[in-house]
Amino acid sequence: MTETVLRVILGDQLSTRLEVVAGADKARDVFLIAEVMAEATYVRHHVKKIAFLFSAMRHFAEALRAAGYAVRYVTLEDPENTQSLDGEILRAVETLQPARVVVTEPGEWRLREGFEALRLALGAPLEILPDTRFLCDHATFDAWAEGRRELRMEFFYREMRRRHDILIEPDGKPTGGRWNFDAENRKPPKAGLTSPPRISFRKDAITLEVLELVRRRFPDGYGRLEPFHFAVTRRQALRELDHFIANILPGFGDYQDAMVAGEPYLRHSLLAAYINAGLLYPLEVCRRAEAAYRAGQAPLNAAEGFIRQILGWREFVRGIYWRFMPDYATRNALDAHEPLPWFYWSGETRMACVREALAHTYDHAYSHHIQRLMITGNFALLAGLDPAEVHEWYLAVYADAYEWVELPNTLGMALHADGGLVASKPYAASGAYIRRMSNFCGGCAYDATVAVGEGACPFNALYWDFVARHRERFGGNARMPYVYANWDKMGEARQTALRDQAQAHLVAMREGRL
Ligand code: FAD
Ligand code: DLZ
Ligand code: SF4
Repeated sequence: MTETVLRVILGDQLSTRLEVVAGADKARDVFLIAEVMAEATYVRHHVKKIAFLFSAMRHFAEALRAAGYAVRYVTLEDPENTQSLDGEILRAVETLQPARVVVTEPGEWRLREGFEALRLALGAPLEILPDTRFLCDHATFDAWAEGRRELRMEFFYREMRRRHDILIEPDGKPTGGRWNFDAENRKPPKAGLTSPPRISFRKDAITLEVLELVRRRFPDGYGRLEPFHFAVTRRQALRELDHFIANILPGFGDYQDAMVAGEPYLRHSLLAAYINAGLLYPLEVCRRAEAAYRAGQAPLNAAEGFIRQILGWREFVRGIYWRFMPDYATRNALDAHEPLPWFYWSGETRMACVREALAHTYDHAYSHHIQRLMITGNFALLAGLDPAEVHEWYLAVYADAYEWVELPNTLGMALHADGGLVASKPYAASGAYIRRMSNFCGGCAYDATVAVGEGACPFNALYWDFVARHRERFGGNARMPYVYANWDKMGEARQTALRDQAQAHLVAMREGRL
């Protein structure tokens, strides 16, 4: 046994401010970072996500070495690689005989359980440190949640604003007199709305080597590997943040919910992949947005809307995940069992909106929130797709996807499969919503203004079928009375025609004709 502390850093923990790094002793300790097949294949990850993480991990290891630390970096093709995180920790313990092993709490339940089990097999004590990048720890979330009849993001968010003193005036009131400016953030796209230019980064030797590795080792992986524009170091991610704050944040609010063909990014930040992997800290991102507002460089509806996503939604869904796992992953409150149609992977569908969202996903490992929620998520909700299969798809295809954030967004927000824990009403919408908020319908084989018959937009009949089949659950929902009033006004003949049309769409979906 030596005095060495083995300090394990997972692929999405690339932050020097974490105690596992900040508490290290250069003369004594060794970092372990490992590329392993188990993590690269537990879902069919987008190849850009694998390349982004491997390149960022290698750059992070280089930076630690340059700062004088000892790093045991295991590459995917190292012949000794056991290809699992447990295996690599065990192998390092055997070789280095450390006095103890330290790791930051992982972001997924399966790994935290795995590490608890590993304790027994390790010949050294294992310490699991809290992940201090988050702004609300487990105990604080649980204390907030305890005894509440409903857990609503909006109230959680207000407490987070107060606790972290973000957009709060000296008298304790919210800046601008309101907590939430969302009503100003729902503008449909104006003609000619495009994405402002984005910065991209020159690929260095490390990234080029990783791209070659991923091309060779994941030939059947999902998604387009190149062009590859991701930031792979903190310095690059900070440049991406600077660019967003200066050039894009001012328009973030107005067009947050808009969707435009051929424009995957619009005014979104693209920062989730970097925040989630540790290259940026959520608090610094929020403070930058607040500072831009206070300096008169961004309107309040933009800064507040952006901060709410990070300080509110991001922390809230993480709290829900850890409070309700592992049961949460198995929830299926709407009893949905339809298998995921193949077009989610192939992109081959006649529905232009779905095709567009899937093309962004395949090409960029990205699709902005409203496309995730109101196109691919909404379709899955209306068609009654199996939540577990939909969850696996979302976990695979986005560069920012980790279960702690993806699962509550998919099961809770998009599919209402958690019975209303995350969202008080289902995010169900017909073709009219998509037609208003996008320009997709112009290029579609279907007609958003038609619900039954030739060319009927699938979102219409599927929407009404969803409303009708879940009347028992949603009929009394205080936010949905007008929906059921409209359904009742239609009369039986129209109702039957809509429900038959919905069944026809489902048959077409199963037969690959939708
Ligand atoms: P922006 O629109 O610029 O938002 C700013 C930041 O706010 C994001 O970078 C992110 O950190 C945070 N944020 C925004 N919305 C959410 C939200 N609902 N939950 C948590 N954080 C949020 N986000 C992920 O990070 N990983 C996922 O795997 C993921 N899966 C999703 C699955 C579904 C079905 C849905 C509806 C949403 C999902 N989201 C996920 C939330 C959100 O869509 C993404 O965070 C966002 O699209 C990332 O793009 P952006 O960085 O340009 O975000
Ligand atoms: C996503 C991912 C991938 C693709 N590869 C690795 C890897 O080789 N080594 C590693 O330490 N982490 C990887 N990750 C991130 C982990 O899956 C992530 O830490 C868990 O999902 C918990 O959030
Ligand atoms: Fe989507 Fe319907 Fe519009 Fe086609 S018509 S793009 S399916 S909403």
